[in-house]
Amino acid sequence: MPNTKRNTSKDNKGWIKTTCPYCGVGCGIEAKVLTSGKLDIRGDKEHPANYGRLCSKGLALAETILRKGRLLTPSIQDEECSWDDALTNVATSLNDVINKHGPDAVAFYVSGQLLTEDYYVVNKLMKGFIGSANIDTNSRLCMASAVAGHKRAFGEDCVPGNYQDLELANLVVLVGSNLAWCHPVLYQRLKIAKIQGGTKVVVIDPRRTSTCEIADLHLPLFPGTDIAIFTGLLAYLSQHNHVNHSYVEQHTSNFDTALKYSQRFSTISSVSSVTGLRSSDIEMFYQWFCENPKTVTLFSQGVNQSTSGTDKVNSIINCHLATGRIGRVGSSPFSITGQPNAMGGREVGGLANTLAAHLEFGNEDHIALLKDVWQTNKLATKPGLKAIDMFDAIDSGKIKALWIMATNPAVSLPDSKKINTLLANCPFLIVSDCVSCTDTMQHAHVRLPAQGWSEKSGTVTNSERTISRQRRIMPTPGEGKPDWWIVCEVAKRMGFKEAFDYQSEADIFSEYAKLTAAGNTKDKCTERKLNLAAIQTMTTKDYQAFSPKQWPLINNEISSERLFSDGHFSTPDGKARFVAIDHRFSTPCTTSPFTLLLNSGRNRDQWHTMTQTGLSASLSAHAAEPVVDINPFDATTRGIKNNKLVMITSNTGKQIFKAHLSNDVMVGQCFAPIHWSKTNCSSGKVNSLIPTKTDLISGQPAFKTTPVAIEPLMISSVATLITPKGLNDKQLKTICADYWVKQTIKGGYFYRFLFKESSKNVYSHLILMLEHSGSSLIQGHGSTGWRGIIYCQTTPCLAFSISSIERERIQPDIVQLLTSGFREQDIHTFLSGCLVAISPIICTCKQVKLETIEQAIIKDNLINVEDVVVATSAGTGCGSCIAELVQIISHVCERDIEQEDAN
Ligand SMILES: Nc1nc2c(c(=O)[nH]1)N[C@H]1C(S)=C(S)[C@@H](COP(=O)(O)OP(=O)(O)OC[C@H]3O[C@@H](n4cnc5c(=O)[nH]c(N)nc54)[C@H](O)[C@@H]3O)O[C@H]1N2
Ligand SMILES: Nc1nc2c(c(=O)[nH]1)N[C@H]1C(S)=C(S)[C@@H](COP(=O)(O)OP(=O)(O)OC[C@H]3O[C@@H](n4cnc5c(=O)[nH]c(N)nc54)[C@H](O)[C@@H]3O)O[C@H]1N2
Ligand code: SF4
Ligand SMILES: [Mo]
Repeated sequence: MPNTKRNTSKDNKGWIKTTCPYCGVGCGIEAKVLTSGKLDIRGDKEHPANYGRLCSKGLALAETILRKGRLLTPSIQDEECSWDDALTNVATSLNDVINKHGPDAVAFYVSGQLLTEDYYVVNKLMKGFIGSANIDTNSRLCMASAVAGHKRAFGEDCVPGNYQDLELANLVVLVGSNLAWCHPVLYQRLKIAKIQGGTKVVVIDPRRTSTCEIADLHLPLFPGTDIAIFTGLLAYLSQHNHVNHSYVEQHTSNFDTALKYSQRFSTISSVSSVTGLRSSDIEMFYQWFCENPKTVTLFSQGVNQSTSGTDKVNSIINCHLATGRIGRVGSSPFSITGQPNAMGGREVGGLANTLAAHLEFGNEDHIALLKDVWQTNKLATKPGLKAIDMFDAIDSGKIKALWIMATNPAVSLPDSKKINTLLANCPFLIVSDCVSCTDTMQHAHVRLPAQGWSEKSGTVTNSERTISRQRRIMPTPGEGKPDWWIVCEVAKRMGFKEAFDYQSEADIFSEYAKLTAAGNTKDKCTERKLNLAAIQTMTTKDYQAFSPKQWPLINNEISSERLFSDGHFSTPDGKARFVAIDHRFSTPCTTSPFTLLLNSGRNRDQWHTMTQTGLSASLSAHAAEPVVDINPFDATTRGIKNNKLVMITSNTGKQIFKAHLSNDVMVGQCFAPIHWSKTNCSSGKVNSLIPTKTDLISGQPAFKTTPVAIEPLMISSVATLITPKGLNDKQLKTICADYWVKQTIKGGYFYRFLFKESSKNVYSHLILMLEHSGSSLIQGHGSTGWRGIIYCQTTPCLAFSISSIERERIQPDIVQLLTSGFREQDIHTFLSGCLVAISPIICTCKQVKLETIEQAIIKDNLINVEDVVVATSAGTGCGSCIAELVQIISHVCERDIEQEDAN
């Protein structure tokens, strides 16, 4: 099966090696600026993360580097200004607040999408020189439970294994991870290993996701009950003599207590009653775990984003410790990182409760060492506020100035209404972003334009501890600057000139590398695994030429690929710690009227709040609007129909989604994506529905289990509209729709407006809005509805179509009109109302529509994915959609069976 877009060309001229800015796999990319000014992208076949492969998001990068939508100049209170004015304003305002209210009255909220150099200096400014630790990061929403779990077990936040282990393992357990969509290149590597070596794959996820395509066993557990599975597994390992006692004795502590606490799940039936899983399935998983010393347990947000996230992590690590499966070839627990530099942020101490270079609060030697290296007497000595507490402190007025960098909390934090209100009321808000129009940016007093992916330069660290360079490829539009430069210029103006007087990002990296080596000796009390001693004296030239390397990097030795292989851990006694898990499962809080559990997560082709991937027409074609997956049983009992709008209500708000009926979600549950925001939809914002509940140890919010009610929303009519330029807020308001959503398409934007009113009334709103634009209008009206094209002088600049909701599917293809550049014949076809159904694109690379795939399956009775690939050419590009093709085949088959049953 072709599943790569490898660089097989020998021509390396003009190709610059860099790294993908999306997920934590950290794929190497080669990019070349063509004479047309456009960018060509291919996978870097020398990069150890991807060996040339890329997924749909990486391949579409060239479509997202537009000038359009970029923040181009700094501004204060909406007035454009010079960099000097903006930086001076930020520095003096922060100093004013600090002088009046103390250092804890200011806070920074940063991101795993910053480069290591940016992250290092912003952390140094807050913790080292402002003297507060009120800097936290969106990694709190993402990795905090894994970090806390690692520290409890290993004494240091380290991922012991590497990507190869997934290929070398005999059993891979994916817990709360939709690897096929969220880490697609790693998924492809695992899939190939499975095909070639027969790796067994177990997926533990309440949903049947695309990842289940390669699962030998899918355990659709009741949400939040992972601890029961892994605590039960510990008891089972002991009962069946699979504990590696010599390892446990020599290299671990607290085993007996952990085992004692596991007795609550000493029978399979006790695990089954909490998780809702079949006993036979649980037993099969346990047996496979016993039989396969080479086991990798990879976990992600289904584990971390929970009120018991840290305990979930330790319940997994406990089983690996009991069997001595840590840092061995093909055998480790594996926390996969989400963002491109989540790992780098953890290295430089981006979280409020950590210090740079894996140094620790509460350790006097560490504090003394850091004071000495940074030459400061202001170092914060206690942890700062974690993200949720930080935003609460803004709400209560304790924090008076906030600087947000490279994250969009107005969309991504829970309880969006509260977050947006407090951001609107924050006395001084600075936002650094490369994009001009984000939900967060709308609240900013000072806006600072940052460089985007193709312009910035520095390093990132991926999930397997490999440090890679991101390199500058294109000139920066407008006045965008590197984030590290912005921070250092503010720091200098705050009075810390010497400590922030770097000439380049290479200088910063070198200081950071030296810090990892400082006081870091082989002695068991002082050793930190994070050590870059071998590259601490790297010259700027070496830095520019740096090729990917995995840490630790000590004494020019080749890095040791795995950590803790010798059974020596970073705890005071050198032993790993079992954690006794005493979690009490409460009965689910789904009481009337909130009787469904809402789960949230990612779509294949969008990245978070869509500020980048939303610019790509090909990526946006995969899922055009926010959809909630709901089981057909729950839909039927609520009168909900497939593809119709529903209103979801929770304790914190109401949001509209399109319903998608699917057996992939279990009865009593539903799933919605996290991507849509005020910028591209009037509703569909999942975090408006999610109240704030956190893990007490890690402070990570629980995003995956919110009780909600869902009911159908009655809609009478629909208008679709295409335009090369987006509509402004005033135009959107005039249309008076009950719901609208915007999608990037080739040549411009596609809007869908839905109304409770009849199409006749809708027609009058639209005409009113269009008359305001003062343009000439040509229109047609058939029995199916109204259609029109607006001309600005002689050029068509907008087209619309209005119909009753029942007739939406039989409207002419309005998108085609724009993608073809308003060809005369298309205008004619459109106005005369010829029918072409609109269908989502499943294969982004080859632009194959769902409809084409379904028709091919039905026509030729296809049941094998290989045949669908041949028949449709879907899946012959990057291969990211193959897992989805399998799901489509199974959905079509399910529909067939249902139809037969009905007959
Ligand atoms: N396409 C795409 N890829 C991405 C991103 C993106 O925005 N888009 N974001 C990146 C980032 S920052 C991150 S953190 C990663 C996230 O990567 P993942 O963690 O793989 O993604 P999610 O969709 O958040 O959640 C994973 C799964 O957890 C399941 N789950 C929910 N509750 C439970 C539970 O109680 N137990 C278990 N076992 N599973 C549960 C959900 O059903 C879901 O399928 O993706 C990265 N990659
Ligand atoms: N309900 C629910 N909510 C979730 C999750 C979930 O599963 N469910 N997942 C959580 C997780 S794991 C994560 S990681 C977060 C992600 O949430 P966010 O971090 O809020 O999401 P992004 O859209 O990635 O925001 C990044 C912002 O930084 C900008 N940016 C990109 N590169 C740069 C740069 O180099 N410099 C600067 N200054 N700006 C830049 C982008 O334009 C964008 O506005 O969402 C969390 N929220
Ligand atoms: S797998 Fe992740 S890092 Fe690799 S190309 Fe896709 S989004 Fe980028
Ligand atoms: Mo994340």
